[in-house]
Amino acid sequence: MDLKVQMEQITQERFGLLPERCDDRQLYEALLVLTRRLAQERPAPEGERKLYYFSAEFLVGKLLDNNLLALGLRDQVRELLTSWGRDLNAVEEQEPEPSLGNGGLGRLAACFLDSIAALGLRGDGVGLNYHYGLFHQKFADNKQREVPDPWMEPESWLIPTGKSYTVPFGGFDLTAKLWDAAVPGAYNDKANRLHLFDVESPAQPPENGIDFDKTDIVHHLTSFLYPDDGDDAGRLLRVYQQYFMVSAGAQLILEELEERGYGPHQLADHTVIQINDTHPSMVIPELIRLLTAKGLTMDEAIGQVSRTCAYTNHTILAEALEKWPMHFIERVAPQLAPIIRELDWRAREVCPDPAAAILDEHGLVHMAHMDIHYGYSVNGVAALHTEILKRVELKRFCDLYPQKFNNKTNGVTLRRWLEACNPDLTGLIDRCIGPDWRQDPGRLVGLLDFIDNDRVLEHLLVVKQSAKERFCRQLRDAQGIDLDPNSIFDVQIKRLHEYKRQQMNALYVIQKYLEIKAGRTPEHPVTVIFGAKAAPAYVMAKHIIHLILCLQKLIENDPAVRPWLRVAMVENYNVTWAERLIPAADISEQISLASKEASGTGNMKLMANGAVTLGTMDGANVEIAELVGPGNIYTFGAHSDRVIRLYNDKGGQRYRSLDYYHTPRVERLVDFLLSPELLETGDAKALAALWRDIKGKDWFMALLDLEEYISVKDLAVRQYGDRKAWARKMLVNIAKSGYFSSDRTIKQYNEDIWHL
Ligand code: 26V
Repeated sequence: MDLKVQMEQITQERFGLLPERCDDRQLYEALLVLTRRLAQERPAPEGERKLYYFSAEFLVGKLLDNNLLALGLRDQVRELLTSWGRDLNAVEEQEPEPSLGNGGLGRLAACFLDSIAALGLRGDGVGLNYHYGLFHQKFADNKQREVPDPWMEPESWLIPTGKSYTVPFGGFDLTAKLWDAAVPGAYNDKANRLHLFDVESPAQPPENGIDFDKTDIVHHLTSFLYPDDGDDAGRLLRVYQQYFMVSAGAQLILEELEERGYGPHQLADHTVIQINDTHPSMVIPELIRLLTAKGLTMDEAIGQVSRTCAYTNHTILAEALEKWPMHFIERVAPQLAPIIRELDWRAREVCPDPAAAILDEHGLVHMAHMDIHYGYSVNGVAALHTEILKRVELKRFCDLYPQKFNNKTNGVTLRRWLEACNPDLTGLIDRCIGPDWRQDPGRLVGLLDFIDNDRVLEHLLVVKQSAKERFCRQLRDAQGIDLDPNSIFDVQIKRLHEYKRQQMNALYVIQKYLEIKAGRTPEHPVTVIFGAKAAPAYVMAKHIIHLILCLQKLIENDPAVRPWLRVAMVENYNVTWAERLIPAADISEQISLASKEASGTGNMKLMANGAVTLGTMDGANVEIAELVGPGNIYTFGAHSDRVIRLYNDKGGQRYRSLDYYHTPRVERLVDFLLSPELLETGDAKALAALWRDIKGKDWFMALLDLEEYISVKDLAVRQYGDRKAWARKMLVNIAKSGYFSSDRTIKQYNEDIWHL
């Protein structure tokens, strides 16, 4: 049926109005209903094997635009709305952003679902439906405050399936209700599913911030993603969440296996489970439990599961590698405890090294060790990351199972991160090389033919300028901050973590501030833009946000500095803000301490939108540098091998921040944290704690790379002035970004791991 007629039917039925008389809210709801129906009607891709991508997070972002694109209806709908005198962008503003993820890991899962569907592969996501999300970030008194993010509305992308599963917790059962969202594939007429489990009677949002009764599992299990794990109740709640997700997910898998006409002995032939980090790792013992209940012997069950599960590691940070006390598991899911003990005994037979054990001498269950022993594939997410896993962090496992280890460099869906978020740039690319790069992103290299084409280079600058102006309007509307679109937009957007070194960027701001106060202005005005949420219990990260907001305020109030240097921190940075900001970025800050950022994916999105990377040789930055060549990226900082040595005590080489603090320039910058100017708006205790930490500890070595960072960033600011040379760098970055399409990544997962 004609799109127009369908829209008229929906708006008449729901609101008793014709579309042209509806407000944006009503039009949004009508489009949601229509798009949801069209996506839902699509059949699943065919295939003898089916993938289940298990993840605690799916940071999908708003879905209307994306789904219209995948359904091939975007242009038609836009025209239809125009014929009614309406604007699709304004309608899309009405959509709330699902708050189902935290950062890179969750956004990667969303990009992967998009690519799996676009490639016509049969694969569903499995996760949880968090009612109040991570949290909504507010700024008050130059500090982060967390409030619930109740993003769900009566009409949403989620459809009740009517299916539910009983999850047997120690002492009580809980029903897991299944909600589905369709994931339509671009370039085909199929759709996969995102399966999200939920409790039957979710709690109301807490009234004061994000504090709630963490022992009320029955009502609060799906309230928040990553509830504060500062106490045992919080840690236990996370284990409850994880078991809820994997037990219901495993039951769904076995039910579908039977529906597809296969028996439990055939699980591994027809099923792949990708375990996204260790949050879903309990799926291994849970599936073993369910298979033995269906009559398989322990040997058979372990054999099936070990040929079904594959594990992706996303971090080498020790504090993020999950280890749960066995007594937690005994309380949450006592039926898993004997299975995990059995898995531990068997693993010790293969490898007696206690450092490779699943259950250690302190009674902790090492989730990653279980994945590696009982999964058939272990992958890192960028070439350097996988090398570090193989040579250092997981060396003993790699010696044991060399054939399991493989690399899958991350990617991002260019449908969302170029086509949808940057139509002007997409139009320019299409005019240069035609539309075929969409299905074969490697073809973006064709843009290199235009490297000496002045009209294309000029157009590229115009597109960037208009994206900057658009972002300025959006930020003014949201936060009342008025930025200068003619300044350099220097952008650092990612979770707040000390290893990502937002504090080093703040020290650069201090350096510039002091220079400008001393009468030395930069060659070009610079606006340093941050977007970041800090984990609610991560004190140092919150201090860093406080420092950034104080610097923002200090400079706002200083008419001598303002024309040359600005700081802006975006409140509640999320996917929607990323889509606004990434097209507007000139410089992409990727300045983690080498070896610590597994991959990064913002680096790829920014590159594809013509930002030039300023980064360390860490994560996927290494691959970006190789692709674009030294003239098109600014790199600096200690090599990962050196950093790894600095963490070891061998030969007295251990990093000592004081050695770097006691140099004339660095000391002045760090001590500025205690300056009267900053204390005017700042919290003396917080700033002093941050000062003490950087000076005396600096665990992620910001001071090690600071001087080189400042001089390389100054070089970038100088070279920005040569507009044509800069436009060439932009063009090379866009042209080489095709490698970082998640379509490429997913093809590699399928060829090497999934075999769908
Ligand atoms: C760790 C923690 C620690 C305590 C607070 C809550 C929390 C939540 C998640 C995690 C796991 C962190 C793993 C992670 O997000 N890794 C990121 O994965 C991206 C996709 O592969 C990658 O691009 C980033 O470099 C990597 O940091």
